[in-house]
Amino acid sequence: MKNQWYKEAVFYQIYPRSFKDSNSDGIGDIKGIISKIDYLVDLGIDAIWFSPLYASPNADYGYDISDYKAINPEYGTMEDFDKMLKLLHKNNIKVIMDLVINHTSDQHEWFQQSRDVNSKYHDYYYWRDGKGKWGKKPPNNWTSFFAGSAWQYDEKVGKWYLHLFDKNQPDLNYFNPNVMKEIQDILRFWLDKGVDGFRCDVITLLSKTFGLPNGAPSPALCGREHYIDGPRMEELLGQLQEVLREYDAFTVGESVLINVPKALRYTTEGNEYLTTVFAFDSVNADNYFGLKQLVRPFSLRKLKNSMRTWQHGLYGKSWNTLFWENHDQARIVGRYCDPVVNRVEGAKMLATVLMTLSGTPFIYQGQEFGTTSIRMTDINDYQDVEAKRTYEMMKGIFGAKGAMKRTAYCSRDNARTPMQWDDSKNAGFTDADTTWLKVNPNYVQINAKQAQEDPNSVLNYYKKLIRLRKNDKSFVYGTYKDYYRNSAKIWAYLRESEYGKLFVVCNFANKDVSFTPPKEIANQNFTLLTSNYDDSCQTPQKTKLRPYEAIIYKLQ
Ligand code: TEU
Ligand code: CA
Repeated sequence: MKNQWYKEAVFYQIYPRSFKDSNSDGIGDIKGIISKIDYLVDLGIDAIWFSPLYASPNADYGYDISDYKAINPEYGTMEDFDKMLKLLHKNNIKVIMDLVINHTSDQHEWFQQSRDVNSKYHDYYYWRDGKGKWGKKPPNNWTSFFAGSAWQYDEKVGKWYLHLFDKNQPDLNYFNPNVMKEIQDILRFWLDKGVDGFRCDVITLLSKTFGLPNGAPSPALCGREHYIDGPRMEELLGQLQEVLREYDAFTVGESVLINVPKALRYTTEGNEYLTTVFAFDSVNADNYFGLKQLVRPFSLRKLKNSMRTWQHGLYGKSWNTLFWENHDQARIVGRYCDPVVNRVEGAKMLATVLMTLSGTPFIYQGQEFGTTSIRMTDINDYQDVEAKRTYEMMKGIFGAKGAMKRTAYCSRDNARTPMQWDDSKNAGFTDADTTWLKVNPNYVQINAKQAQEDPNSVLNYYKKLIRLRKNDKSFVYGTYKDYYRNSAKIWAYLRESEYGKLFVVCNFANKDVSFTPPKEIANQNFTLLTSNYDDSCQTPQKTKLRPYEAIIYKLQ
């Protein structure tokens, strides 16, 4: 296995709209981010993934791009961006941009032009005639990620267009080679500025089955066998690589419903179409079938089983990414551990796992001080198109109350509430009276300033782990072996490499659990490296682990 910068790096995701507002309009912006660079440097991260900063009418808050080469005026100017990039690089922080190329906004010039059937842009999108006598039925049975048909009828054109997400996000037609040429040009534009790579949004949806045939009937993502991991993925990713390779750019592909064999298809070292991928198993231990609305009680066994598959499956061949949160997920505290009772211990336990598994950790803004979900109970308070659409859809299945409960638990807005900087008005996010999305009222207790001042905070624990990981390659390179696989409460594993051995043990229960270390561990001279309690056992021994107790032992 090759040593690489990205394997040793810790990434941080910024959702610009909610990070920091500099001009009192209640919306985060680039100048706001610049004002917080010291905070990021102090945290110790090596790279940032920016959720979209481009011009967008905000049907999906930036994931609907109307101009790939412009900065959203709400966030600032291109000059602001250049300045921010320079400052981050000066601080040795790499920058990766969000590359959203499965679809554009319907306000994008290409789409507007494409509504003229004689335009060269017409074929940039999937325009099709409808089915049925009057063409009033969609061209096939595919459904959108945001519920309902994946097709929208356009009166002016007299045809339907495909949108795997919102109707304002028409899918680009990669059967037309000119589309890829445009995208290559966009890649160059950003790489020439000096960005270090891309997080590639739903990248495995790019290749659709020729002819767009009907999918097998399915209650969710109908047609997915025709639009996920399609036959031309290598060809299309290869064309992106023609450009990326020239700049040695890093990529992480967001890959819906991925598994180990598919990940190896894209990321095997020496034959990379993508550097790494995001797999979603780490955030599916509290739902069924990877559908977050199908809520189930958190299962540590489910989590351990899927993580083991990835830890073993990619080892020595490719590279994992690790995450508990992003802008599409509810906060992990409240899902995998209690948001109130022992919140700090629980958040630190999850930090421990994130920093000690094999793979590159991604921290989502606010996660580093144990931010929790907001739980809004009025659908009108939600801003997210997905929340609104799935709420309507779920009302028919679970009733209004059930739909609200599920939305409150898993909505993406849970992660998008403004960053809680301090205990002043609107959490120090903005001077404005109102914010684009509600602030979580618990900001008075949970905020960055409190966490900076409290030596026992989640934030200071993250900082410590990041520093440890940076100075000790046994956190990075090393095999994974877990013990007590059937335990529903204990997650214990060994990481072993030429740099030494780490033994990690976590109690995922919010109560005392007795623990006996495996013989092979107890027989070696492991000593305590760090823990989320200040009086944990100095060596692995028979003990009662306290609620969410997490310990890292080291053997040189
Ligand atoms: O997400 C893709 C994706 O699979 C999500 O829509 C997912 O289905 C959902 O969020 C789970 O709740 C990416 C972006 O991360 C997301 O923000 C965008 O809305 C989407 O693509 C479309 O660009
Ligand atoms: Ca602003």
